[in-house]
Amino acid sequence: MIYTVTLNPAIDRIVHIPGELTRGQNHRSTATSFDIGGKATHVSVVLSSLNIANIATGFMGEGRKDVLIDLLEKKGVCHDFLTLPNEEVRESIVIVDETNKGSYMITEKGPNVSPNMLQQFKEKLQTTIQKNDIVVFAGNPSTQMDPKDYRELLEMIKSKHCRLVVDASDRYLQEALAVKPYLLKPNQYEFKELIGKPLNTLEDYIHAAFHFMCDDIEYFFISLGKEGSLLLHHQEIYHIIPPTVKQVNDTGCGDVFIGGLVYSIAQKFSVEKMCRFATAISASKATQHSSSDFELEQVQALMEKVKVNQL
Ligand code: TA6
Repeated sequence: MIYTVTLNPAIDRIVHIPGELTRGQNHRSTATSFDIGGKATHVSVVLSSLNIANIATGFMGEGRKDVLIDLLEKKGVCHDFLTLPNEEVRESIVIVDETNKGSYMITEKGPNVSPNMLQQFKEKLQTTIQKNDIVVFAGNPSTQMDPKDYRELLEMIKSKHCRLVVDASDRYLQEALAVKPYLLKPNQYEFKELIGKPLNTLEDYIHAAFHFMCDDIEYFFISLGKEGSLLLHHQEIYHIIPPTVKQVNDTGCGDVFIGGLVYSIAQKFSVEKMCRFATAISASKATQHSSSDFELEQVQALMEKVKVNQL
């Protein structure tokens, strides 16, 4: 079974405005829509859309949980979240203007998770997860969670001989790295922070990536936005270049990329096909107004246009 763990899910409020976002200007929105947010939930959307059994879990505030559950169920996602009493599901505001240069995102902090609720969740995972399951932790917990508690969750999953996939940032990325998950995917900013020094060119990223070449992490991806991504796998390094698409909303592309990787693992794709599929589905997401949609026919067509270069 595949489990996706979103410790701090969100409701994305996607606001489209005419022209370009400008300080001091009153932008009269042309359309507002809502979608799922919080990262690992996107992975469940991808897997459910492709008929791969999975369960979305994590924490969900009591307040507005019906809105988030409605969004999940509309996308065919099976869910089993722990409800946090007297807390509310947070909102992420995504502003999309007409420049096609990328979205603006403002995210709320999210609920407080008490030690008792955290222990309940840990026990829930402990009793549910079996050997060889794939468990995806994507998105940071709300800032009140101690990184050591986060690491304990990851270590417990790994101790059950599961394939642990992690997409995290800040202190949580550092804890995840120490656990050595099956797959890890920092983006360019998160990787730069991990390295602790400026990385300006693709060559800088490639050179820095070599320091992370280790057999303990089966797949170490570094997503680089329009520059594509780097993959470290079995002492090899690959540069994956995405096809050019008309960008509408780049929100969620990284999360759908993880969804494509997890699907590829479940389907036992070759490394090359895995890179092509995940990159193509992420590119397709960029052409959509929402945070988590993609078009499967477009994905198939885009796969051939992805370049996978072994360096
Ligand atoms: O990556 C996209 C996204 O999950 C959005 O859907 C939005 O909810 C935001 O990121 C949440 O980011 P955060 O890091 O706060 O979990």
